[in-house]
Amino acid sequence: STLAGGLRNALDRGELELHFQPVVELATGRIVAAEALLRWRYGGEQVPPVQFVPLAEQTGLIVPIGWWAMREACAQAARWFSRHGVAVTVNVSAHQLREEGFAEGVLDTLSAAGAPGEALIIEVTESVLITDAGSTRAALERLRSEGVRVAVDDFGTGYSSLSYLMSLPVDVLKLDRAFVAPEHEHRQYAITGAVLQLAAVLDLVTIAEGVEGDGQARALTRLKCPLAQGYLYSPPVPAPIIDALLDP
Ligand code: G
Ligand code: G
Ligand code: MN
Ligand code: NA
Repeated sequence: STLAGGLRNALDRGELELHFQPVVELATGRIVAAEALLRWRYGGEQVPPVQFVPLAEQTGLIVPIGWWAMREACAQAARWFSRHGVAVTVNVSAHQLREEGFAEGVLDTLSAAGAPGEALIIEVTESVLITDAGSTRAALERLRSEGVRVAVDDFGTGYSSLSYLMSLPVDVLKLDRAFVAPEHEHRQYAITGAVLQLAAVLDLVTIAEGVEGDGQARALTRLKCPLAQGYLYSPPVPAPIIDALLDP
């Protein structure tokens, strides 16, 4: 299709950009991390990631695009982490993760940017973690040995087996917004509370995604959820706006 053709040229034409969404400490509102999210401006319009990310996956373009995003993200991480202790969290597709030399590529990118491993968090979906065995695990363990953290993205939308979490090489749980229900959904919050307790027992840090209202933030705070992300705090924004939030 023409969209695939456009995407093939997007990198060369400088049409791709990263936006960043703050991850905040629920108790204080302090920014502790920022999620890098791809944006594509094509023919004067923003193409939604739900359209072009799957296309990039199907065509394999997600690999060069993913490495471009990793370099951009590490460059920001170097600045934000040294000045503010703020890490950058990057979505990594199954394609890229399964590449030979993925871990070394990430470590090279970090050192070229002058950022320590602690400045980077890699987001992987739970389905990738479940279906991939040996080599993926080895790559993630290699990264963790250098201080890079691994997050399970969209937790709760897939198999969501809590027991498998125990055996996976992960540090951070990103609770899907399906778990972050309206304030008075008591049954939903009972489940959320149970997941949060289990995560704490497993030494996982939880980020609640899609927090849009004060009521949700209060309910999550009561349940001792440490971190949150969502429109209540900020939508994904260009890097200079994060700079301004960090240095008001
Ligand atoms: O940014 P939202 O704003 O619309 O992003 C939608 C989805 O696109 C995210 O859930 C994420 O899975 C995917 N996405 C965004 N940026 C990246 C990226 O840099 N790499 C990969 N693999 N996926 C991304
Ligand atoms: O799948 P992943 O979690 O990587 O992508 C995050 C997606 O969620 C991005 O598309 C981002 O724009 C979107 N998002 C961020 N905050 C909110 C929010 O508060 N509400 C909703 N509905 N979407 C959000
Ligand atoms: Mn994500
Ligand atoms: Na998510």
